[in-house]
Amino acid sequence: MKITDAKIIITCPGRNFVTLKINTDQGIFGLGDATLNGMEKPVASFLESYCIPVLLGKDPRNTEDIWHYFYRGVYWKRGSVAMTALSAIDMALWDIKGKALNTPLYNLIGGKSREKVMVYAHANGRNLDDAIIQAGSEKEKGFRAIRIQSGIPGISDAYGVPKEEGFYEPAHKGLPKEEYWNTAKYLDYIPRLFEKAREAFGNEVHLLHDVHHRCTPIEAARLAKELEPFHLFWLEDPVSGELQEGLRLIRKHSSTPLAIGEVFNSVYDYTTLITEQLIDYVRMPLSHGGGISHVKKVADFAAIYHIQTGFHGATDLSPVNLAASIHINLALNNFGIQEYMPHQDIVNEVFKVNYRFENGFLTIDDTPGIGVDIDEEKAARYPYIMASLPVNRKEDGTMFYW
Ligand code: CS2
Ligand code: MG
Repeated sequence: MKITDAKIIITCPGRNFVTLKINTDQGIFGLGDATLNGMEKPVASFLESYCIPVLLGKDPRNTEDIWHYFYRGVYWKRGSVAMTALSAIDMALWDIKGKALNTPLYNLIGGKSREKVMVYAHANGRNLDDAIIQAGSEKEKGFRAIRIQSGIPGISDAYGVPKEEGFYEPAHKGLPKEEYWNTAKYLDYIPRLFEKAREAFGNEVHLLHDVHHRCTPIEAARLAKELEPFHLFWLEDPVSGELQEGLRLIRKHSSTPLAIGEVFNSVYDYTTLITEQLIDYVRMPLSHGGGISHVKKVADFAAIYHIQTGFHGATDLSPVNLAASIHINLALNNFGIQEYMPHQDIVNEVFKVNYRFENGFLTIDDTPGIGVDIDEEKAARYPYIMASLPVNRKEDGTMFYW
């Protein structure tokens, strides 16, 4: 079997998605998600100018060797753009493998450890009371786990919290917007939010919260400690994970479970965090973390240290990524939870999906490979529109963390 050609499909049904389609001499094709929010064009250009020419003529069944070619073999390695491109390649190759063997992806990576995967919803409120209302409505939809975020009095733009009703979308059209942040106000507000949430829902639902890397280790330690009485399922990205040792400080002060890694793209981002058991959940997604070949290894490495998975699954990751994530979640023994924000209906005009949400869980059918298809004609009706994630400054203008 040989790779004969490959193309990149960029489409914007409500938001931008980049899909890699790899064709073979046996008429089988594979799809991979190459979407990197706000950086769609750099990934597409890297795929077009370097990866696709290199792939032509290779046997698509050699997923392990091709993965290492692009990770180990290249001189300039890693980085979000290159690793998103590699993720898309790897996903498309596993899709081809499944189709060629006429079996769904989960069968190729261990079979089913469960029939369905627990997911968590997003509740984003303009303020504390609104956040509780939003969380209540997610609970009504059947979710058993809910991530709660809230606008903060005195902070005009809390990341990802829309000012009006509508779809969650942290990226804004055009160039990056500059937002202002005040950690002290945030730290004072969030424990009250979770106190209210427990009052409203008792212990019936799992509660999660995302800090989006906005704290220093000692600030994060305070937050994790103050949230302890409310028994969070996890506290996500309490600090930027670049300094892995920083997590030691948080761990020393609190038993609140920690999740980290949606911006990671290598197992080497995790070595200290995993071997010292400084976190409880790995979040590096298939579509940014090197695809199925790499994330499966990271998950297996984590399993040895009693760490579970909770893969990133915001709406800027395409249905191809979500379906592939469900396959790996079904297979892994150390699956914990999957993030799930339903895509807008218009997205499902372009992508034909094979998964279904019911009562707090996602299931997937037995279509061979990953099982998602793309309607290229419909995709062409929604051309790319530039959008960027915001940057953050402190109130005095100092550039702040991501
Ligand atoms: C968030 C995301 O889902 C999450 O946990 O952190 O919304 C993230 O900010 C976006 O995916 C960025 O594109
Ligand atoms: Mg996050």
